[in-house]
Amino acid sequence: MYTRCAILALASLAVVNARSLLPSLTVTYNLIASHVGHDFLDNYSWETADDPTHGRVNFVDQATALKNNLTFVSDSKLVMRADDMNKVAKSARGRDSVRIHSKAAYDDVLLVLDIAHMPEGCSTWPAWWTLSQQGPWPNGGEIDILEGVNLGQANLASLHTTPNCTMPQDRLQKGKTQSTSCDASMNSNQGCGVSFPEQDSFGASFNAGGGGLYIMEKSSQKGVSVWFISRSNLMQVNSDEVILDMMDLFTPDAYFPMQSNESPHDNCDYSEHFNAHSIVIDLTLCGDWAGSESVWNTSTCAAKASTCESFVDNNPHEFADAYWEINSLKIYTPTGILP
Ligand SMILES: *[C@@H]1O[C@H](CO)[C@@H](O)[C@H](O)[C@H]1NC(C)=O
Ligand SMILES: *[C@@H]1O[C@H](CO)[C@@H](O)[C@H](O)[C@H]1NC(C)=O
Ligand SMILES: *[C@@H]1O[C@H](CO)[C@@H](O)[C@H](O)[C@H]1NC(C)=O
Ligand SMILES: CC(=O)N[C@H]1CO[C@H](CO)[C@@H](O)[C@@H]1O
Repeated sequence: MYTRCAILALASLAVVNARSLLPSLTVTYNLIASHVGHDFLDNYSWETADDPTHGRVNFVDQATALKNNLTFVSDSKLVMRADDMNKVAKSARGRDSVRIHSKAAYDDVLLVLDIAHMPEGCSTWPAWWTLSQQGPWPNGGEIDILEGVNLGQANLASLHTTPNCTMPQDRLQKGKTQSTSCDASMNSNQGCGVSFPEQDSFGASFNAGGGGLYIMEKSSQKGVSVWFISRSNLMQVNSDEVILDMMDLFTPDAYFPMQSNESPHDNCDYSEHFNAHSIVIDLTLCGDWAGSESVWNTSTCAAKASTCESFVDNNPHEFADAYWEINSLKIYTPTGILP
């Protein structure tokens, strides 16, 4: 079973987490929930508020999403999409799409999202992230695990926090530090982003490879780590069994070290900046990132429409691949720390 293998891999991951700058520290984990297909309907809320990032979207409630097949669940998957049938009236709030958040919130946790397909294409801004349930934002922090815009091919993981949380430029991670201040009030809320080296970690190239796993560890002892493992790096043993390529887990793509009793870092105190987080999966369109003039105009998408918003309004057929197809979300919580 996949679960057993995942735990094997997680055991190795935990050992490896005793990595540079940290005292020997091995966290062991236990699977507490596995969300597949129908499970999402009970355990998540379909949000309908205006997109806080000003996207050209109309987030619909669960009943509407199910009725219009913008959300589809089976015994083996969850599909969530933007409407790809209708033009959008100028007066409308935007193109119908979906944003869900978990009803439960998690302190220390390790999340494994198995994704078969993610939204791709011009104007899209899909994201898998976590957010303080208590807030108000950015109190309690935001962790962007998987995020990007338009025709991007590489993921950007980032944190957004209250002041006094910074990351070292150089640290043990595969990705490239884009900015070091996680403070949401700095650099126009850019956050402390890390771009991933894998050119199949986002969008069309991610989908062409059959997707893969994203793993996020949120640890009050070590900080936050994110890994991407492409489908081709998962060894298919038989239809039910997938063994993670453990070598891939040795170094995270993005590592955000934090201060704790166990760690010497003084760059960012975990307990001051983070608390229990809900899990969010969404697809917005345009907005502060994908639709900003500087981003849209410099993308090849600009050849299709003068603004991101007019592209969204007039080209429903362009949204055929703007969908999430999620196999499972596995949630692990720590059972202990080994010496
Ligand atoms: C709804 O979406 C699912 C997943 O993409 C698809 O398999 C199914 O055929 C769709 N149903 C209808 C009625 O379009
Ligand atoms: C940030 O740290 C400085 C120096 O330790 C402190 O004076 C200030 O109050 C801190 N700000 C916040 C918002 O915690
Ligand atoms: C972006 O392109 C539009 C349409 O071509 C143009 O009106 C606008 O001035 C451009 N904005 C920037 C910042 O280049
Ligand atoms: C983790 C979690 O919230 N699990 C709940 C999901 O929904 C089912 C009911 O369908 C509950 O039994 C679980 O406890």
